[in-house]
Amino acid sequence: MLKFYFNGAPNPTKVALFLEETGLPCELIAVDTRKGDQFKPEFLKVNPNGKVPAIDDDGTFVFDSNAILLYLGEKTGKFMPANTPQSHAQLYSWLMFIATGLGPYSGQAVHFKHFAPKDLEYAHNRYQFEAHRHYKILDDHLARNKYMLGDTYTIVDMALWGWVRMGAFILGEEGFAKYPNVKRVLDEISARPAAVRALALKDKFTFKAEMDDEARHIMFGHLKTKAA
Ligand SMILES: N[C@@H](CCC(=O)N[C@@H](CS)C(=O)NCC(=O)O)C(=O)O
Repeated sequence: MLKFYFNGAPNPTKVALFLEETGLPCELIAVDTRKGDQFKPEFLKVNPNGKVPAIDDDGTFVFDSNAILLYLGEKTGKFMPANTPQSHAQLYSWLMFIATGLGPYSGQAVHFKHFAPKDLEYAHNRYQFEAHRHYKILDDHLARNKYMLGDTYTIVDMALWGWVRMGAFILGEEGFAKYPNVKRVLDEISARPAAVRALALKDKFTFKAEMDDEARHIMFGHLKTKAA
């Protein structure tokens, strides 16, 4: 059976949504990144990058959330656009935009807004600016399109949902309010029963809630290097 290595963070949540939408049977394996589970040798065999999500599909290992969405989409034929190079051009473009732009810039924006020392104004401003720039591109796109690839809900919307669910945390309530079209798609997907179930998966386990010094030293490797 497919093993799903996950926690409640944005990237695993995209895959949780796909699994809930399709009802693919899977075994849930909790990876508590605030306690260092991501560095256990058995997990690093599945994802050498030491991050969630990852899957083990009967011996086929896949890591990186958007790669997993593509793999499962191709395997099941579900939530994919038409199988033509033309449709796939948009699929690949937006998935990469989310994987290399929205996700990483949002992650760094969160880091400098919530977790880094407060005096790093330059870094904070840079990542807020880039996160906003990505949200504006998405908002303009969704002003013209019902979903990311047009009229049909696909894996790209799932990838989007994983991150924009955190929009108010990343940009602040006022910042996020500037993107009503992103909010429309977020609200629509969040109301789907599969999305409600996807968000509830983490509640089957007890994950460490506090981002204390121990968690920071585990997750932010440069702190460890400095201390060594
Ligand atoms: N590009 C990867 C990024 C994965 C990633 O950064 N995951 C975060 C959770 S959203 C994580 O595992 N963080 C723990 C850590 O950095 O130690 C993907 O899309 O799956």
